[in-house]
Amino acid sequence: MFYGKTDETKDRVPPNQKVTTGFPVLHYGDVPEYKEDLSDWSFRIFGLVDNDVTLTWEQIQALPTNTAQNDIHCVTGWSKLDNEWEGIPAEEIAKLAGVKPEAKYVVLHAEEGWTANMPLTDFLTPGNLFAFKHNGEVLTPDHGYPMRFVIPHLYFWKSAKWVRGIEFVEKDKAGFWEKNGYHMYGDPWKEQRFSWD
Ligand SMILES: Nc1nc2c(c(=O)[nH]1)N[C@H]1C(S)=C(S)[C@@H](COP(=O)(O)O)O[C@H]1N2
Ligand SMILES: [Mo]
Repeated sequence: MFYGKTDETKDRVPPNQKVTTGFPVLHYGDVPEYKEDLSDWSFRIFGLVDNDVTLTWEQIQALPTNTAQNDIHCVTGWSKLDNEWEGIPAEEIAKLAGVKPEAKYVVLHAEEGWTANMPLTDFLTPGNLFAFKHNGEVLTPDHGYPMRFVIPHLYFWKSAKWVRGIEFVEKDKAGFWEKNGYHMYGDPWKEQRFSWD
């Protein structure tokens, strides 16, 4: 019996997912363009927080960073293993916000009004990052430059590219794909793809 890489890999791939070695690009809408110095970029923290703030790129860059290794699983059926991301841990953003106790969910806001929702506890899972880099390289425009969220334990649609803000809310509020039939939570191991799953 062989207990090599194949079996290990299998344990890491949720049901009905296929491993890809490429990095597919998937999104709704256009890839945003920014000025080279990102002076037209900002990040707003709002909702049930003590500090409603809008941060510049310089202010974002001054926050503590970390790296995380993980596997990602897209609802359309591909999984990409062994990604390395570098960025700001979710808990650093929460710390900065001063999240009020009533807040139980978050809504990530991206370009063009695109949103994604998740429970606050899932948002705060260690390893979640507001990432600038993937596998050592600055994110390409297609993959979310200058910053995207990465939450690997939910389907990858929750990992907002071109993220521009976070809202802390009391009640769960459907995001873009969630309004269009996708699951409110999106656990790939339970195959929570659509609202009826
Ligand atoms: N802003 C924004 N973020 C988004 C999306 C989108 O349409 N807009 N699509 C999501 C989906 S469905 C997936 S699978 C991943 C794809 O990320 P990638 O293109 O870097 O592989 O981004 C997610 N983040
Ligand atoms: Mo996706």
